Amino acid sequence: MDDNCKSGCRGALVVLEGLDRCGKTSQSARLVKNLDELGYPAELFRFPDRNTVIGQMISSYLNSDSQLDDRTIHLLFSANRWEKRSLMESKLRNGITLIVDRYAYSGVAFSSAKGLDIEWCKAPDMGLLAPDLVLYLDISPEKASERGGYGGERYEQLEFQKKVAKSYEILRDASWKIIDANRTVEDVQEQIRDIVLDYVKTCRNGKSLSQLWLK
Ligand code: DGP
Repeated sequence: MDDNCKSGCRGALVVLEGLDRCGKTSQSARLVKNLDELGYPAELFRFPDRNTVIGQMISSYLNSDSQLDDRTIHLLFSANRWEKRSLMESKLRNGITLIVDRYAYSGVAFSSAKGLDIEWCKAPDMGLLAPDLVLYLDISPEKASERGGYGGERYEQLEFQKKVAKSYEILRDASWKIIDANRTVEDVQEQIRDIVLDYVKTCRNGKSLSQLWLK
């Protein structure tokens, strides 16, 4: 709870998206730390959240310990986001900025890269909280594949990631900012922090929450 957050004030919902190994996870953690240090309470959320029962099913699928139909796993990923929705809303209303490592855009990008219809993919996530800002960490699939640890999980294959990159392009909207993820960790961190601060301030001034992909 942020005691300085008076009526109408809320935290910002900031999502980081990108291909596997684009650097989202370390940038998300750095961003939370930076915001806290600047006096803006912030917390990290990560999807899939592997700590829930649904998240454990997803984790087992990603590690190839279980096989699931493409639509079934798509719906599980979405359910994993829905199970956190009300918690996220109450934190935002308490003035806490949420830094979210992957969200519904990953859901659509990864499943539509398998050939599922994009509108079908969007449907289960309609009505989730809409992010105030989406930071897309842009890196070529080839460059990402050269980074350490690549190939450990089901989707970390170059040809598949090329399709994911194309799907992400289709999803871009006005809430997106494209960040060059080829630069140093510190440069990316600095750029992201400055962009996010503007949004945090706007949300503290009472920007209303809206729903994803609904008019
Ligand atoms: P991560 O923990 O960020 O490395 O994500 C694990 C993998 O799961 C990664 O390859 C991206 C993929 N992924 C994340 N969210 C979704 C989703 O909602 N749907 C699908 N199909 N894949 C997802």
